[in-house]
Amino acid sequence: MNPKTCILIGAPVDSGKRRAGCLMGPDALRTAGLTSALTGLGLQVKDFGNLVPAPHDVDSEDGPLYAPNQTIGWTKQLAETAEQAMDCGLPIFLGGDHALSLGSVVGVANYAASQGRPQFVLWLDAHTDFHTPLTTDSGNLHGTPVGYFTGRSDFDGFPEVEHPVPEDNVCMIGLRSVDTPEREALEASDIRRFDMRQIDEAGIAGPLSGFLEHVARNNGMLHVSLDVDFLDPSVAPAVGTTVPGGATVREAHLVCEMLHDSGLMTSLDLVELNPFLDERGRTAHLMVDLCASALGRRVFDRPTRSYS
Ligand code: HAR
Ligand code: MN
Ligand code: MN
Ligand code: MN
Repeated sequence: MNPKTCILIGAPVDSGKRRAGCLMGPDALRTAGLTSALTGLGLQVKDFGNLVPAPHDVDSEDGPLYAPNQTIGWTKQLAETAEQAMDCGLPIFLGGDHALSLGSVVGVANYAASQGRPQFVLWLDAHTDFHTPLTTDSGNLHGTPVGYFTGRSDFDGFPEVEHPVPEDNVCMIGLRSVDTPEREALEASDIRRFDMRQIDEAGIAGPLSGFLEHVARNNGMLHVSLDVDFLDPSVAPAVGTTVPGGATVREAHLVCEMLHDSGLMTSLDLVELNPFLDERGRTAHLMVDLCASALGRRVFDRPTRSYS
């Protein structure tokens, strides 16, 4: 694989919750200049265009879950595409709501297993998305991807997760909205988790470098999943599930800059952008700028830090 090639994979997933609009996300990210931001860093960019879900059963209006069959179709398509794209470069999944990560993470984890390497996941989000279809109150499957790819049960009808990501390989940063069943399951798990209070008290760099060291020590592949609502809604309003008290612009850039300097990131999701809720494209532009930071944009050069 050529690490200098980024593969853009449009995933206009809108089935993970009831409020529509994330289907416009991939094109808003392109319109905000994603390709030129990356080529401007000397990277090659291949745009695979926008995917469609694999064939799936029609969803009924009743039932506790919203659009489970469409999400199953997306999961199949994304898992397959993700695994293939890993051979061609660094895939960037353009969401689409966070249900896309049921597929993207399973696909990259299958690839990592084929290389005999462990998969790690950095989850940048206000939410833990650790529900199962049985614990979710809302019935919105964008609240379940971490439950799925870590191998929790009750995902009936979804593809079997052949290579679940071990809990100890998952780190969540930015948390400030956690449902009771998620909290209970998390507390019984080995998932590393940092809520906004910890970031307020000690900063964001410490928790992140601890996790990056863990990835490096294990020669891991690192998938990063960036949910728009990781950011404070005052700077990133284009998301259906705003939660006050999120990361600042600089905290988010610092995370991305450290990810780049680590050289560890092997795949990336940009999710939950709902352009219908944006203000003159500002959220789309911020997501593009963060992606550029994660791929090497900086103000000045500085000595790189090795985590291994
Ligand atoms: N926990 C809530 C639920 O399950 C909200 C989940 C919101 N998820 C996202 N992605 N927006 O983080 O309904
Ligand atoms: Mn999320
Ligand atoms: Mn396999
Ligand atoms: Mn979220």
